[in-house]
Amino acid sequence: MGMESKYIWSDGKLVEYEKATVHMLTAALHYGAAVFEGIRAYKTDKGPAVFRLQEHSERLLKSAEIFGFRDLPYTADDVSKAIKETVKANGFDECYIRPLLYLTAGAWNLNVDAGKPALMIAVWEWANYLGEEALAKGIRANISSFTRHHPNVMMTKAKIAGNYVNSILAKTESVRLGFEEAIMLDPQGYIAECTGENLFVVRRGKIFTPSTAPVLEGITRHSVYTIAKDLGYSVSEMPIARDQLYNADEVFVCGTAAEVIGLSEIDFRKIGDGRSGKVTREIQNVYHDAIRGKIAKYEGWCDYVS
Ligand code: PPE
Repeated sequence: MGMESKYIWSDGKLVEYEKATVHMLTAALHYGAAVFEGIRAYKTDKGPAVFRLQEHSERLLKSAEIFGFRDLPYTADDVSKAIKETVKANGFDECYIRPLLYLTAGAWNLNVDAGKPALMIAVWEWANYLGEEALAKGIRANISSFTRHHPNVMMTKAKIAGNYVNSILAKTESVRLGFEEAIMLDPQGYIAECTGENLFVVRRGKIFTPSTAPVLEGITRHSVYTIAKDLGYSVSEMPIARDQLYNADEVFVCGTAAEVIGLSEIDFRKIGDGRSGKVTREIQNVYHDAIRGKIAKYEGWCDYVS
């Protein structure tokens, strides 16, 4: 995966890609003491547009607040402005955007207040997060042997860097077993989310998803929820057991990086007819048009860079 770009934004300055480095004694590296966002910019008729930029900038600052950062020198508007500047400077039509607010300069003794926060924003081209064939064929997943976070152990509403070690454990295990993604259960044993996506189930024409209590409140989850309701589907939150996935007509996952992807198989059991289902494809198609500014009622989700 090529992650190169011309510039990385670092605390107010655009720094050349090769020069954007941190010291080995940066606390974020030792303890995962950072919060981040995953955002995408897409090509539209009016040039590149960042999808749901305001919501992502706000979630970054909420994550920081949940983590315990105080008196940050940035507002959500500052973050949005810096993101647009970074996308523009790098000249990509479409890219993934990664802001990271990390603890630097001190921050030892395991105390947030002992460190100084720094913000960086990188962009790179990152198509096909779950593989090239995922869109049409769907992907194979398994229920992970690793449990997703207990909501009083790690803060699941915040994209805290350290939270993702749990995702890395699960994803690595699933990929080594030959699957493309891991489905994680919450500490009560119900379906929570995947390593980097929220999950939806379709049964008898109705759509279900786990409540947000133990998982990340995905922005794509919200877009999908809105699109599905606008298409006339009933969408509801409920606890979902593992065998309700086996029984489902369709299961799909969604996230900024992955977008909307159907699951063809779970734990060696075929889901529906074993490829991306009808409802999944319908929502996927609307989502693809929405992110590229092709649907008037969702154009407010697109933030044009120029
Ligand atoms: N759950 C988790 C655990 C998660 O990391 C993501 C995003 C989601 C749900 C969906 O959230 P949203 O992007 O707001 O719809 N995962 C990000 C990081 C992926 C990575 O590999 O890094 C992403 O999709 O950008």
